[in-house]
Amino acid sequence: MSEITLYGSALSLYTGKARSYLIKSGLHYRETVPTTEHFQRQVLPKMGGRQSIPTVETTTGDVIRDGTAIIDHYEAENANRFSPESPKQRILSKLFDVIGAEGLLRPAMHYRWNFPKDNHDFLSFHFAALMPRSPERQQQAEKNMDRMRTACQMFGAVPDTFELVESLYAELLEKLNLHFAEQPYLLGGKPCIGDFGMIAPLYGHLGRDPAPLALMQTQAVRLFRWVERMNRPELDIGEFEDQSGMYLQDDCVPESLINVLKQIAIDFVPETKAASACINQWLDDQTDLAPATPVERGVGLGSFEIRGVTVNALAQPYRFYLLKRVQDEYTSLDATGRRQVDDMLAACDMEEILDIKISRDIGRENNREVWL
Ligand SMILES: N[C@@H](CCC(=O)N[C@@H](CS)C(=O)NCC(=O)O)C(=O)O
Repeated sequence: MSEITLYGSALSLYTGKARSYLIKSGLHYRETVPTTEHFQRQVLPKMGGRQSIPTVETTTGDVIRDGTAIIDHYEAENANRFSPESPKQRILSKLFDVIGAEGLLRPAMHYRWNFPKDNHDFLSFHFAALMPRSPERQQQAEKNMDRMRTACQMFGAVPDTFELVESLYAELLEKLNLHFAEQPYLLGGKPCIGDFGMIAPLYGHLGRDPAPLALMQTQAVRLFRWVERMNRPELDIGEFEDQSGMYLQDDCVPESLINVLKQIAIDFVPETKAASACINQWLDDQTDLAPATPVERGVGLGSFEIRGVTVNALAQPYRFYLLKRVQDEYTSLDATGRRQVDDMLAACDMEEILDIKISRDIGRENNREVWL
């Protein structure tokens, strides 16, 4: 095989992360839906018993399921081209990866599923395109769409929280827009791992479905430009004075990014605490969770309050699989680096994220996340 095959879909949140990485890395790939006979015969059996997109088949026929694992694989081959090296930027690059994977699911799902007048026909077509060709295609798509409407509720987007979700997202749009008016990418002139994390919710759902796309294009032009930029092979930074294509010098983290993080912290921190409490309780209740048991998507509901509104949201161990990578990165810093990171995290109300942990670690085996 001379090129990489990416199994995914334009409408898939997590595919957006792997696709953007492949594009920015200049790697030759082709994208296809996971319905081909080749996929069923050669790829699916190597996915560890879980079918999800993105999944990649490498040029040597290896199969990698999971966007983070795909990026880890190519980033190692790429001499860590998109991984900044200075302390604060290292931490933020990995932290935005967690936020992109887990921290914006509520707005992503709300703006997809709770605006049927604008979105229904668009989604209906794309969900059907993901099904194997058959007379039952549309019917199967409708079933899957129903499953996703339920997932939307599980992530905490229910009528009682709509107003909260919308106001938090409007505030975030404003902060992200201000940042991308000053910088082409999160940390300056080129993307970092955190940019790939953030493109997941901000392309497939929030930057593409009709209702949220209109919102982004009208309320946050410069954020929309970043979304475009993240899906182009060139740096695509024509409107900026600095054309160097480098991360900001001297481990600089601009004020505009601190403001983005402060905004995200409003629900990210309480939700992470609630999820850890829920998962730890679940872990305590397990009497025979043998090492190498696959980790389920969610293990209960975490409950937390924001601005007087109670949110109940699925507690997903994957959040802690990614968060541990931030915490490990912090542990590997020297004392000066840690102090600088402490100050930065305190400035954006995120200092607690270094201490929120679950009581059992998660690893990867046979293309699955497993309990160690
Ligand atoms: N942790 C995985 C999550 C992938 C994922 O959940 N993908 C969705 C589509 S965006 C999917 O395939 N869902 C189907 C399922 O989980 O059954 C990753 O980051 O790649």
